[in-house]
Order: sequence, then C-alpha cells, then structure tokens
Amino acid sequence: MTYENIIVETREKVGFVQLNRPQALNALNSALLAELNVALEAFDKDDNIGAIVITGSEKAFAAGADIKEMQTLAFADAYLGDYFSEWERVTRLRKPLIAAVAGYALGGGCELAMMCDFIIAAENAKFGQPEITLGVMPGMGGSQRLTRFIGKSKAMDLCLTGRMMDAAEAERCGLVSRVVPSGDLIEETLKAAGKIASFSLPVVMMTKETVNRAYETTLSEGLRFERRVFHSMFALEDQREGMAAFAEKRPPKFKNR
Ligand code: CO8
Repeated sequence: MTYENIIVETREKVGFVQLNRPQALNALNSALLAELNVALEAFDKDDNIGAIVITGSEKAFAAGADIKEMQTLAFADAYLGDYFSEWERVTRLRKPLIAAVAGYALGGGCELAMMCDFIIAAENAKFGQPEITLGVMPGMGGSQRLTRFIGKSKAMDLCLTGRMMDAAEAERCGLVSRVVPSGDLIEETLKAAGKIASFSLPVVMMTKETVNRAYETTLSEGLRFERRVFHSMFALEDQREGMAAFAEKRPPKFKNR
C-alpha cells in the first residue's frame, strides 16, 4: 500500500510510523486514520517486529482531529457512522506501541498519544484537550483516559479551560514516562523500542496485556490475572533460556517460543 498521510519504515525490529500532514500540523483526518490502522495492524502481525513507534514532526505530534473535516458534520452522520470509533483499533494492537511526542499533542493528538502504551516527550512537547474552545469536548477517549492517567483535578483543569501543559508538567503528573532533549527524541524512543523488541515477544505481549488489566478490572481480579499469566510463562522456552542465561552469566537468546 502507498501511504499519503504517514511515512512507514522498519528500523531493525521496530515498526516506525511518522504522521505526515505538515500543512495541517498532522491533524487527524479519516484518510490518515485509515492508513494508520493498516500500517499498525501490519506491524502487529509481522513476526519480525517487536515494538512500534508513532511520531509526528518537530512542531506537532498532531494538533487534533481535523477540524475542517468535522465542522459540517451532522449529528445523525456522527451517530450513525459512530464517528471516531475506528480509533479503537489502535488500542487493540497486541504489541507495545510508544508515542514519541514533540510539539503539539492537542485534542485527538493527545488522545492518540494516550492510546499508546507509553509516551516519551521532547522538551518542547505541549499537551492539551482544547475541544471546549471549539464548542465540543474530547471524543477519542480524552475525558476517560486523561482522568485515569493524571487524576480528576488536572483532567478537569485541562478539559474545562482548554489550556496546554508543557512536557515538564506532563512528566510531573505522570502523563509521560520521560522527557528528553528535543534533538534526541527519535533516537531515545527507538532505543527504548529496540530494547523491548530484544526481549521474548510472547512475554512482552503478555506483560502489556497484564498491565492494561489494571485499567479494566478490580485489584483482586487484576492480581489473579497477573498470577495466572505469570504461571503460564513457565511453559515458554524463553523462560528457561532467560533464567539459564542469567545463571551462566551470558546474554539470553530468546526464540519467541
Ligand atoms: N484541524 C485542521 N487543521 C488544523 C488543525 C486541526 N486540528 N490544527 C492546525 N491546523 C491547520 C491550520 O488551520 C493551518 O492551516 P492553514 O495554513 O491552511 O491555515 C495549519 O494547520 C497551521 O496551523 P496554524 O497556522 O494555526 O499554526 P500556529 O503555529 O499558529 O498554531 C496551534 C498552532 C496552536 C496548534 C493551532 O493550529 C491550533 O490551535 N490548532 C487547533 C488545535 C485544536 O483545537 N485541536 C483540537 C481539535 S478537536 C479534536 O481533536 C477532537 C474533537 C472531538 C469531537 C468529537 C466529535 C464527535
């Protein structure tokens, strides 16, 4: 498939997707979404890929859903077409997905970053849910994910005032896992993704699935799920290899079995 709104590359065992609508600060329109889902799902199915990175440009990860595409949308079309529901496909990927965010991550851009498993931010990153300034509210998960990730007070502050927060504030409140100098963003994110991709793929995938359980269930159910998945890892050759390699003081050679 030829992509017009994204750039798709493979960097060793990492799938790399760059949003590429510079003229609109990577505003997320339906054409971009369709391409993104195809590219991400292809990486998710590819046995040679162990982790995926999504990034934008130095100026904008994504400045939101495409306002120009949305401005004439009628209620009936939005409702009947279940507008924005296709974004859920991003959250169904089974391999780790890292957002490398520089510049603006606003509205749908912030929501896309939050659909990823974690966010690495450049020092110039700016996060916000400015939908209220447009006469709407977050529609791609912002009201729910932001509240779970950073708590009610700050989520209310961002969603109700529409203000942006910088990378330092985003790290302080736990929205991003780390902040790196702007020039190092891609290298540092690829390093993290490469590290993940060097581990046993089934173990990586089960770890992602288990951490995500913390957002979907009670603590006691989550702990039970963790224990069962942990037990099941002893059926993997990679568990034998990982522990033998430690005991023999050598690097492990995982087979994804
Ligand atoms: N959609 C469409 N085009 C955009 C968007 C966007 N979200 N953001 C920027 N652009 C376009 C601009 O229109 C401009 O195009 P042109 O050159 O043709 O005029 C170009 O990108 C460059 O933008 P600016 O000139 O504005 O650049 P600045 O550096 O001056 O400003 C900002 C950068 C501050 C990021 C500014 O562009 C801005 O405020 N953008 C909009 C941010 C925003 O409000 N995002 C939220 C969008 S709504 C959303 O994501 C979810 C809605 C949920 C609704 C649910 C319905 C079912």
